[in-house]
Amino acid sequence: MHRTEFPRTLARLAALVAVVMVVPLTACSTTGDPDGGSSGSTDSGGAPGAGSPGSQPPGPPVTQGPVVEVETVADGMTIPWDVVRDPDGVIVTGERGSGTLYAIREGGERSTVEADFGEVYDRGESGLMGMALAEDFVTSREVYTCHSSAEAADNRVTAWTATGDWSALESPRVLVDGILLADRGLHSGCRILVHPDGTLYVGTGDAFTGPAPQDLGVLSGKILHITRDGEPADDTIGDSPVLTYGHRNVQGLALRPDSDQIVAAEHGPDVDDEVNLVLAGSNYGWDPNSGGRYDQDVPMTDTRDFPDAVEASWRSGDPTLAPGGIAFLDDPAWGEWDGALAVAMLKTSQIVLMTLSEDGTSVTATAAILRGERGRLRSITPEPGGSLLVTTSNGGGTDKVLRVRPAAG
Ligand SMILES: [Ca+2]
Repeated sequence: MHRTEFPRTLARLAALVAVVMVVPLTACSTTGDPDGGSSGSTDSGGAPGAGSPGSQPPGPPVTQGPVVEVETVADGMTIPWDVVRDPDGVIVTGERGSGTLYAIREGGERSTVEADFGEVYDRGESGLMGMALAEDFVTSREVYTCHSSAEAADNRVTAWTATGDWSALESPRVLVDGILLADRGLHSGCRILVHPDGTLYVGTGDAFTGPAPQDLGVLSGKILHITRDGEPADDTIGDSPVLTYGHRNVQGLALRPDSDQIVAAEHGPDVDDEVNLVLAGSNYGWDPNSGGRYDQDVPMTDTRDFPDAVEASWRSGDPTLAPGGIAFLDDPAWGEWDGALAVAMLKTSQIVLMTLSEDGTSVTATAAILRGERGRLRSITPEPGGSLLVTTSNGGGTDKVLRVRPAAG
């Protein structure tokens, strides 16, 4: 297989035409890893988006989103990766590097949740990451985590039973193991979405491994779909848990309300972060394999080599914004943005709201909230009443769980 600059140039051109929002940056990643090998780094140098107009890439100006109110739910943490809220209002989050889980009660009282992860591998983009509650958590108290195991040298999804007082996660049951873990911990994915039918979707990364995304025999560079017992769901490819393939590093998964549309967000290399509609059995067109070597200078969706690859519903163009978690806004208080997809951005320190077309294959409007106000943002979890729990990802004990809601009136 040979590649030329021609399709790449075309892809860049198409991206420029397709881009619906342009966000100026104070800094651009040149490593190809927007999440970086040093995710504890902070966004310094002022608010992203404060660049002079002359420095902005071509395209329509960014739209300011709705006015929001922000409340600090918890602070003093280091990269709390994911966050969940149980039906009693207890908020649980876990630090990626230390693997420490916290339960936070109304009023801010915080306690640790014991869980035996063994040794958590915490280099680069690895450690304790995704977390989700079972659909029937009220009765089962089942919790799911995705973390990097140092002993097994893999990323894995585990089911646990939370004690009634959230003092511990007990009885671990490994649902999926053997998801590739790169030596430097790069591209670990590890996002979990629990569907109302009780099954789990798991977004994985390509582990910086060339052949992985197009190799149906490995679980990396994929979206997996499994039952709560870890068996392949009924819409996967063959007898594997692989639902979709050809992904680079899936960081966000969400179910669109009042629909059966699953949406995913993933990191591009130096261009083209993507939001994708998840269609069972499909290829999403990422193939960094160059004779076994990892070559990132290829399109995020290579429709030349893979004519059936699913085109992104949205892509960042150049540069990347670095998406983390995603969630749909689902409350009339969000006004015209009710129903929009909210995408947490790491490198560009904002939440981008995107209105999807009815079929989910394109984005018709975008706007940004929290731009440059809180640094890198990692995960978004909706709460009853329309508010969002948002984790920051700045490192050094400075991180918070925030509650973001549309401003009254
Ligand atoms: Ca793609």
